[in-house]
Amino acid sequence: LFDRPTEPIFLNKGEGNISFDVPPEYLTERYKPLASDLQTRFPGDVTVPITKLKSIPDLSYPLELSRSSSFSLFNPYHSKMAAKLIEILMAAKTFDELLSLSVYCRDRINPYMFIYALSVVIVHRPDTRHLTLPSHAQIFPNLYMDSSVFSRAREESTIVQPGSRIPIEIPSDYTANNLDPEHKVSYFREDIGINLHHWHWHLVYPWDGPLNIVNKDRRGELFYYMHQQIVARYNAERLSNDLNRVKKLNNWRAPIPEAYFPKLDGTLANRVWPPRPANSTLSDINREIEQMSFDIEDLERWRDRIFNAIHSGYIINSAGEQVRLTETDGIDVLGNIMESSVLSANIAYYGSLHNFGHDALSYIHDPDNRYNENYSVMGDPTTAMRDPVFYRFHAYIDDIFQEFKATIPAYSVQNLSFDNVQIDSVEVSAPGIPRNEIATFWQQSDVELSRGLDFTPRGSVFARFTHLQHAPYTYKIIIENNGNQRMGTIRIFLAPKFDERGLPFVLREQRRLFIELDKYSLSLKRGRNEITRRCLHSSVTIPHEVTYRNLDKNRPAASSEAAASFNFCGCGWPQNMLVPKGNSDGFPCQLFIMISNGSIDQVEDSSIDGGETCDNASSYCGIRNARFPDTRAMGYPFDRPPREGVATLQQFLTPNMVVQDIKIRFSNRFVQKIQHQPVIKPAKS
Ligand code: CUO
Repeated sequence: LFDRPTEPIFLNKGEGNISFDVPPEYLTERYKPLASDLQTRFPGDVTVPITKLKSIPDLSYPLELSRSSSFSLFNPYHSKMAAKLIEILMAAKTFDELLSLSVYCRDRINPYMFIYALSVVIVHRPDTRHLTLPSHAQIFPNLYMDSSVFSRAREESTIVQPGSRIPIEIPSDYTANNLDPEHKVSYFREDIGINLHHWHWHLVYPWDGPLNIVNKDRRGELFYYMHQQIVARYNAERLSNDLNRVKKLNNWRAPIPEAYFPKLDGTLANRVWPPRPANSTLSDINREIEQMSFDIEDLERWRDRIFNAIHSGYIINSAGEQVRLTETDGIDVLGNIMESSVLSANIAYYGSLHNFGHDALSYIHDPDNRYNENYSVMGDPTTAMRDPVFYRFHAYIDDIFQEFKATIPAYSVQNLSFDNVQIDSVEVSAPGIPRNEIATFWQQSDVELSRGLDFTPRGSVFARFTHLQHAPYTYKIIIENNGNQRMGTIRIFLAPKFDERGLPFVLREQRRLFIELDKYSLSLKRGRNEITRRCLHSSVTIPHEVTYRNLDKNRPAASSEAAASFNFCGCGWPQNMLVPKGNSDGFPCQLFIMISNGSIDQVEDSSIDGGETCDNASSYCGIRNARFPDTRAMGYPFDRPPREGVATLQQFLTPNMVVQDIKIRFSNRFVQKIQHQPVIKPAKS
């Protein structure tokens, strides 16, 4: 159902040459007269019978979007249609009924909407959770790479037999060159794994849809935290490349100097992705076709109301009541209001600052649709992170969240300590690399295109892309426990040491730059504990193989355990982007390790319905069907300004923390993809 989503279903046999025995009534009007002929003309090796449903639910609302339109998740009209489709598919009583309904929908519903809705449904239905979603980059490769790849791939697959085809190389400098300083960090913005993560995150945390899907534990807070970390990570890349930290987009009336020319292929929906020239200015939006109309003044009004709520300490809910923004839950309430999700306490009053901000930026080139132009990359979570303005906008959104964090009490020494536990030291090591250095370089990997190339000859054809990579390294941590055996939580963060002027960061600034590298719980024995932890086991990332799924489908999984690790919902920061690029001199960073009291951190009774979980990358993605696995505020201990009198990281430290200076050294060389064995993360303690 996922492969080649714009080909008619009888033509598309997918992997394993499977055909559906589609009831003739399910074919679209155009093909119904040919029904008897089609099954014999396009046979598969395996035929899957499709039960004909007695009645098809009312699909008229999701069908309002034509097959050839673009579909934007940030557009409320589109996402309401998708929410309706999700609701219909979730309501199917059995797996058979779901399959039948999906087959019926596939050739009728807009393909982007269909794949989105079906993916949400597969991730959330108890009877489909065990299924592996294919990589979105394989289904819609046009959303992830240079459009020039596709004509070359079509030519290759038309002329050369499968097995002899060579991968089509994606040039590294396809969207711009270094005349635009912003281009220096395009390897981050256009990283396929990063964009896949963002697509997947919004799939697991949709802002609209049935409440039992949207209403996840601390989802508003995770919206804030995951995006805060994206901005922090982007800033680390910028500082690595001698660029200043990103400037928040706080003036919506001024021209925006950053340009973006995406060069993505829009053939699936017959569209060209609009570029944004330098110095474009936002305007009021009034686009009838998307049923979207709002003014820049609306955004400003919502922003002011949100600031009022933060400074008065309470929001006004839809019943007109004052609800306090508490130290623990305030951030979650604000996250839902700002995004805004259907959990927003008062959408009429606080509006939809974040989603409409994306919309305003994505229609900057055609605000009233006089040129019949579609939204730009900012209009879709799949592509938004490619654009420099994404980070300027999210830096602004993050600033509002930080405004709230400054109103709640700072962590006291007691909030940070762990009695009788101290960390003596940490070091980072990797074979052949100096101690406390991390080595980064370029690597090339291949991604399968054939599942997303419509109407071309069958068989694998690959695109070869270049991405950042680091040599796998290990942390060695020495902890002294002068109490009884007990549980602790290791928290590992990293931040640049010096600011743009080359001066050491003050903690007020640096705390916002700390990127989470790992977090896990462990049992401490009495006395000295020597702990080693591999970077590949990070709670932030998913292994390369999981990001790209059957990238290398001919290689058998090393074990059934390894196979199980593929069987994962796919949300997670890509392992290759765990650490920033650094520079050739060795980019000075500070590695921070803390061990906090496990008896406070532990979430009691975390499982929600006991189904399959998905906890490879819980720091940014949570755990499927379970509560967020840490009672502390996300980003703890750096989520708030430091206590009175603390100016530097050194002054912030309590005995259960340690800081180690490290360097990230980049060498401008290419390393062919290392054939990693799939990494099996250790079971939770
Ligand atoms: Cu993920 Cu603005 O939400 O992009």
